[in-house]
Parts: sequence; C-alpha cells; structure tokens
Amino acid sequence: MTLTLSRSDIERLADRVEAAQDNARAIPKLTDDFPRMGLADGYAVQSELRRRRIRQGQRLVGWKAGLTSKAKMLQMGVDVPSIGFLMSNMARTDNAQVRTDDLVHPRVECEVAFVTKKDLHGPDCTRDEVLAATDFVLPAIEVIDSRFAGFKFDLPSVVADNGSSARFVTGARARDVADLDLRTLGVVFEKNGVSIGMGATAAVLGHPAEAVAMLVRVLAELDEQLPAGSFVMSGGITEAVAVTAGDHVVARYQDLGSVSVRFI
Ligand code: OOG
Ligand code: MG
Repeated sequence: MTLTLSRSDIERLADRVEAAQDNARAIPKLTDDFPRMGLADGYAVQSELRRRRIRQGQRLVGWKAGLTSKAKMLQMGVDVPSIGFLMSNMARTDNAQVRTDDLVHPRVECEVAFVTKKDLHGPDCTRDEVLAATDFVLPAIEVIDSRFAGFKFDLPSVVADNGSSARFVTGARARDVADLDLRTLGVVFEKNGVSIGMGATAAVLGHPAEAVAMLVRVLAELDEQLPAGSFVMSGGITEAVAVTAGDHVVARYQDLGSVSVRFI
C-alpha cells in the first residue's frame, strides 16, 4: 500500500481525529482537505492513533472487522471491509449502562465476537485457521460513533477514525465453535422491545470467521499480527441503528444467548 500523506500530515490528521474522539465533536471527512488520501493513508493515521492511545496508558485488547456485511456496505456506501483496534477502556459488560454525553451520534450493531487461543498472522490466513485458533465466541453489541458529521465518510476517512470504534458490550455466555454452526446462526435485534433488525451470521462475508481471516490478512499488510488472547469483533450483521439516552437494546442469538445495553 502506498502513502500520499507526509509524516507531518499523518500526525496532523491524527491530532484532528484524536480531538474529535476525545471531545465527542463531529469533524468533516478528512478527504475534504486531502482528496488524494487512499486506504494506506487511512491506516497510517489509524496506526498513529493506536500508538498514542497506548502511550496514554490504554491497553490494546483486540481488533474489529467492519463493513463486512452487505447491509453495512449499502448503508455506508463503502464496498471494502475495514479493520480497527479495540482498547480496554471501550469494553462494557452485559447489561451495562453506556453514557451518550461523551459520544457524537452513537449507533448499535449486533456482532459475533471471537477470543483467540493461538497467534494468527500472515497474508494467507484462512477461515479454517481462524476456527482452529478460536478459544470461544460470544454474542456482542458494538456501539459505533463516527466522528464525521452526519455519519458521512469514505473508506480512507473511516479507517483513519478507527472504523468508528467507540464501545463494545459482550454477553456472558461463551461457546465453543465446535458446538455451533456459525454460518447459520440467527439473530434478532431489538430496541425498546421492538425489532430493529433480523439476520443470520452468514451475512458477514459468508461466515464470521472469514471476517476474522480478512482482518488478519489486513494486519499482515500493516506488519502486525493477532496474538493469542485477542478479542475480535467480526462486523455488524444488520444495519446499524441510532440510539439516544433512555434506549434499551438487546441482541438475541440462536444458541449464543443474548446481550443487552442501556443508554443513559
Ligand atoms: C464503520 C464501522 C462499521 C461494522 O460492523 O460494519 C462496523 C461505520 O459504519 O461507521 O463497525
Ligand atoms: Mg461493527
């Protein structure tokens, strides 16, 4: 992947995204000022942001795949999956209360999360390697929060903004992948007791483990790998739905149990 941005531009854009994340303030998409920006530039900004978060004392717990389902690609007008990093301070437990006053315009997604027990790396990583390296899977809700005004962006901009990562909530019930057919699990997504989406895990690149393999292949391009013990979100199955304070969201999975979150 080739860069068009200089080192000082990468730092300037990381400053912009970091301030938008920390102050929950929307900014214009980065390509408005840097129209030649490409995917490699987006990942260069994201990597700079990750180094800063670690320097600030946050701990990297894993990664997320994004834009891995047709529903998400159509919703956001982007047709290439992306990855982003997950830090410990983004994690919430089942039934947690998530504040909305430190977010711009949060949306929720239902996803299958993986926890790994073996290192995964390289440009040829496959779905079967991911399944063999999986310790267990969990039901999850991701709370995304694009820092771009109106949730409008293109691929380089959303990658620079760490794939809109903000919070993630995991269910309590861990399952062994050997006991599940991860391709055909159904999920019902509800907000305030009303269905807001329905789908099956095949929506995510045919199989959620395929999304994790894609993520490992992107990591290889960034000279990174996925160490054992990583937490990985495989991407929203249905469209993301906007939430506000007072909303209660539940994702009910076949065989995986449910996970919920309350916004305050
Ligand atoms: C980008 C993040 C997409 C997913 O699961 O598809 C994502 C966005 O839509 O803001 O997390
Ligand atoms: Mg997501």
